[in-house]
Amino acid sequence: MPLAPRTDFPLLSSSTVRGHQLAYLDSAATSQKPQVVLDAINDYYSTSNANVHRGAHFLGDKSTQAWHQARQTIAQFLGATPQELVITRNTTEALNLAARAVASSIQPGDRIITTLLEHHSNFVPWQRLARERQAELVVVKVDKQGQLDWDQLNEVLASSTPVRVVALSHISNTLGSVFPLSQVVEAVRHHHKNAVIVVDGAQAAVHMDVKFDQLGVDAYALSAHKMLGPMGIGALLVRRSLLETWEPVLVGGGMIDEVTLEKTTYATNLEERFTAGTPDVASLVGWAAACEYLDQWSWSQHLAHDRELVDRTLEIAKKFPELEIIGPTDPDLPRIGSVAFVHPKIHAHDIGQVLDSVGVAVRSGHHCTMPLHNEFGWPASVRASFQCYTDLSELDALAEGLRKVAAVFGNL
Ligand code: ALA
Repeated sequence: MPLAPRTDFPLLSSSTVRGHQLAYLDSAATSQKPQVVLDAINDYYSTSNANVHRGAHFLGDKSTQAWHQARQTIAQFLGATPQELVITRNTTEALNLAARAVASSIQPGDRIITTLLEHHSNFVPWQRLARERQAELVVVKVDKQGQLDWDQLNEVLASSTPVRVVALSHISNTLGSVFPLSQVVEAVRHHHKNAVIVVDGAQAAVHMDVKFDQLGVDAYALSAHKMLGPMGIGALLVRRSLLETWEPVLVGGGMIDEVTLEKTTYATNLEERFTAGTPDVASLVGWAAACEYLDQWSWSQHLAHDRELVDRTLEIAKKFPELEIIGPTDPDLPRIGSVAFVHPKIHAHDIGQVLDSVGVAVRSGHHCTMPLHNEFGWPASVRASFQCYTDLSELDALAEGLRKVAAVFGNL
């Protein structure tokens, strides 16, 4: 049984693919949307659409209220305050914003630490920043189960070279492994109290209880579309006392205090200061509806459902001896949201195509983690990923699809 009723999701309850019931196992790329989210967006445009903070009229007020209410709901869901919620288009933009915001604090020779398994969105901005500021980018290794090389990390942290940024994922989008954030925070703070710890939470925020105020990190990036909300909106949560020191990256309308021909002063209210231009109110309202929808179930229910899906998928994959499962297989190691595998002879795209022919949607490729794939010599991998609406019957379809791959290409 899925946790969330399939009938809440119009696309899932009605879709067939090439004559097969859709098995949607690509939720780590983007999640499907429940009707309540679609309704919230439609309702906003049907009843409340007007620009925010700009018109002294009824609809302007209504829209502004909807904006603030949605900010409140999302911030609360994530254990943050609305002042700490900087709205972006997605996780990538949020991480680019973080890199731009800390740029001026990086001196030549300083260190920026990241890890081998990062999504490109949490790697390329730091790589570019390191090059621009003549800083050193240190990439901490992980093993095939996605476990950090603590010897390397401790050695780098213990050196006297200043570490300005530590950027890492909460859950790996490729391996499904989970970094122990509290341990990392403790180790970093022990040696470099003022290092800015930035977390890519794109895969985590929908699967586990992310409470920003309890994580001890400085910034946390995420996207609405991975958590049943609309595409095109996301956020960077930033610890308030840090955000107060940041220069806005985007400047223009809506975020100023006063503009004269000579100079501009910015709004001191953080919610305004970091919202330049007309915001995407409808998407924010949709995202808030998604948070409320997810909140129907406890996080232990979300995690237990996910664990069942992960375990079943691991069982299925193990039946095909030539498939190499990547990411945690040790039952003591957490794995959340996905299972990925590679085959020594059959390309991931070929496997994906055969699965698609029977209605099974998975992601095949490098999943925007080329350094990780290169390190272990994986040309590409196949990833099945899950959500609260994923049903065990979709995993039966995956098993059936893999049998077809075996029949097409010879033994798997
Ligand atoms: N970051 C998304 C994924 O892992 C797109 O598929």
